[in-house]
Amino acid sequence: MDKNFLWGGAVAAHQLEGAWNVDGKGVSVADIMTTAQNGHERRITDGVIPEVYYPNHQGIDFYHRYPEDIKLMAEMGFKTFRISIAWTRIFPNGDELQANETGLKFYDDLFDECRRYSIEPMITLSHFEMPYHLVTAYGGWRNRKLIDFFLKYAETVFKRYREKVKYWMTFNEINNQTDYTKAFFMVTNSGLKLTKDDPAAEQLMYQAAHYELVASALAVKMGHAINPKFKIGNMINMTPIYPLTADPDDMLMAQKAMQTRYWYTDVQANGQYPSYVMRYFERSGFNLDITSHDLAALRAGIVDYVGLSYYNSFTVQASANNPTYKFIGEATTVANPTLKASDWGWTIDPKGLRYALNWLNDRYHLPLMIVENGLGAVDKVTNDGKIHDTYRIGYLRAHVEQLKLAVDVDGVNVMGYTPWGCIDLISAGTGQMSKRYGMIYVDQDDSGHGSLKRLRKDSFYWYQRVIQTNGRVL
Ligand code: P53
Repeated sequence: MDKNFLWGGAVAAHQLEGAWNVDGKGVSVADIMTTAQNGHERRITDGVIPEVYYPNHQGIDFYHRYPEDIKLMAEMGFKTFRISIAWTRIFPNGDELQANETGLKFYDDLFDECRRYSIEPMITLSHFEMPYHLVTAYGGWRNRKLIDFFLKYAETVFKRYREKVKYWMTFNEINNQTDYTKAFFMVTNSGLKLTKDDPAAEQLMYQAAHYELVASALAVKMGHAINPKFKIGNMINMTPIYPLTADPDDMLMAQKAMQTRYWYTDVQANGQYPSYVMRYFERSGFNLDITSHDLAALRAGIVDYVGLSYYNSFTVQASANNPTYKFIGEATTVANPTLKASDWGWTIDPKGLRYALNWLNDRYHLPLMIVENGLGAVDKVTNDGKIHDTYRIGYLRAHVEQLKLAVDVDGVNVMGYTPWGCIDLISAGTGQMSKRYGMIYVDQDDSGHGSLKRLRKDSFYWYQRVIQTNGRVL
């Protein structure tokens, strides 16, 4: 591995900061989501209802405890720490003319704290936390006005942290909304609150994604003008999709599924819509607002690197009922008989990471940055305050092995690796605390009870050695 390889960890503001209404912060879409319970998905309420429990309101109180947490990351040897800025701390409603100085100051202090330990902050501009006011007053990203609001926010933080932040990402997992039948993905990606089975959902998703892609490209261009040294990437959830068999029908199903899930990256990395998407819009009779001005903006805003999260793979099988091989996220997948799954049903597929890195490298010829990877699992604290998370070490070790093969054997250019939730935090998908990813344990349960005390897990010491030896000792 290169000596400058960026080892670190990743988190997102809304999942750990807490302090949801402190120092002028506005309500975000993460603030109106409950905890998933008994197999039911997180509820998305109409605004904040007083008697309802919202896990993100408290997070793990990183807002007040970050010096202690950054110190622990430094102890592990982090070179970089990926965090998002909560848009609602900077522009509480999203459409103000003036930024909130207290919010800006918070990130000044946080980034300074990282720099004290030579930890390079890596910033996601929008990680599932857009201002809720932009949903209620403008309809979320279905509205072209959102581009300007986002750019105003991006410009504010690019200028403010010009000397403190070098690595940026625009929208977290912009391609999750491929699964437009899921309320969670639509609201977190695009602030689209839809009724179940809304017939317009698919077209709205493509329109919202288009505005986001234009905003992303314009932000890349603007960021480079503000500081030519900025490295600005996109961020996709990379879940490779395999055919169940070598039947050409299954092969085509998998190929179409990959196109459906990764065209967003084609736009961000190649600067234009791929032909298959344009043809799909035509065939579907979508009436989308895409101007020639937009297309020029996309061409001028190609990303510097491709950021990806990698957790699992999907497998698909063609069926007679689906002659066009249409793929709609998980609803279209089948079980892979060669893979085991986590307690939350996510397949565990380390080799899929090598496959994914090669696939992205072949297609985009850009540096890749693995900005999330990890195992969500239940941890037990022993009587002497230890957490023996051998399952997590096993998962991470197997993935780093494959990462090394991709780099050393296949020659893929990977900039760094920041496992998800290096400190336990609120799960995005379920709102649970008990779905833990961290190397640092946080004492809190699913109802928000606990001392919030931080403990080093076994994986903490394991990862510390990985970083110390630059990945030689796994
Ligand atoms: P959790 C799936 C569902 C929800 C969020 O997920 C996801 C994914 C993966 O595509 O995205 C990322 O907490 C996300 C993080 C999130 C992490 O995966 O549901 O960028 O915010 O916490 C893990 O187990």
